[in-house]
Amino acid sequence: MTARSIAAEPFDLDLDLEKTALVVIDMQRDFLQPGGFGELLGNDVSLLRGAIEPTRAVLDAARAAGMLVIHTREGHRTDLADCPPAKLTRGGKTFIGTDGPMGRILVRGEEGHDIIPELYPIPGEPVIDKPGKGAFYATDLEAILRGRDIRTLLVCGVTLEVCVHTTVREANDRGFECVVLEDCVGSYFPEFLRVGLDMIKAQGAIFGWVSDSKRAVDLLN
Ligand code: C5J
Repeated sequence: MTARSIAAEPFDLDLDLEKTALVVIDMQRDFLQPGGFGELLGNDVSLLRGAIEPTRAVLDAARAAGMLVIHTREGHRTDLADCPPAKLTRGGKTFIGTDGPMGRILVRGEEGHDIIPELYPIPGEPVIDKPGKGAFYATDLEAILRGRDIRTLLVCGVTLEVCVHTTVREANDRGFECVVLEDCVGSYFPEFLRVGLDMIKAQGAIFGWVSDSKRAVDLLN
């Protein structure tokens, strides 16, 4: 047991490093690079890119500490059989499955679906392919975490108010304690970033805790 405490809001959180995992959510080309799903929906993808370097610092520290690192990717089977019909037309037009500069949008195996090179998984790090916004829905994430007796999640990724929030809420309901690292998450909407972080730590950590990359790296060193 490696008992530690991470400085966080609304209060510092005690954790066991051996029972803690880093979860990096949907740091995919389709969300962070021009020509992907995020940009086709009308968003400025540069707003997400500030999360890359801080996430990289935490990723390096987690790998050096031997911590379990898990990556997720939002996307669908090539035949789109796992994509609810309504999701296909969200945004007012069909984007998912259509051809873009990085291949078919949000389809597994396509360039745009893959993780950005800066944060690319290394061998041994589980990659969870998920059809939904939450990383627990229709995936084996919970089985992997329970198998390693993980209790606490350090959470990075995009976008905060969509896949990060959904995953944190799912994890919280399952009894995992989530620490969202505020400079390692991004949103296309600056006001959603601020409010989304406030919502997590409100009411005495109703969904989890908020910390940052520096405090996470301090924890891991
Ligand atoms: C979105 C995500 N924003 N990964 N997906 O559609 O947050």
